[in-house]
Amino acid sequence: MKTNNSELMEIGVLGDERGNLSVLESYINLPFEIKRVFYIYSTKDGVRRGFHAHYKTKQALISVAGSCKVSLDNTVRKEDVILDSPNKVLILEPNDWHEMYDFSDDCVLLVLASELYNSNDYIRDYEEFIKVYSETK
Ligand code: T46
Repeated sequence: MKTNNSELMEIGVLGDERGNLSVLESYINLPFEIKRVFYIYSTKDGVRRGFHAHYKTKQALISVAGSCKVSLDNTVRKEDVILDSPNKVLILEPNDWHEMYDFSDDCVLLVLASELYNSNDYIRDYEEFIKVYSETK
């Protein structure tokens, strides 16, 4: 399923009598090299996070426990995606303004990123985001 420039993928589940295992490998089923991993958890009720796009960073979001929603906007289309399974992987391109919300109490949102952390890679001003990415369409 295609969303904006982002992509919601369903990856394979390797299951046996012991349970399940899913795999992401750079340039095999993940379109970038992983340079950074972080995870968001114990999110308080009603919290909305994100509110930014990036200049360079690509990311993969996986709700490895619980669920959350992600609101996407690439200046042309807006869409909301539900992450409610460890085998659903949302690929975010740099030009996807994103906001995460409706976190379940048990949600652990795993994020794989193509770049090391750099606060200058964030576009946190929506008007600036529109300016930067409308010009490149
Ligand atoms: C994103 C979404 C999905 C660091 O010091 N290093 C890091 O690698 C990260 C990700 C964050 N931080 C610091 C910066 C802030 O002081 O941790 C604090 C919380 O980060 P932020 O407010 O940016 O968190 P979110 O949930 O709004 O956004 C995060 C990522 O920053 C962002 O790249 O796309 O998750």
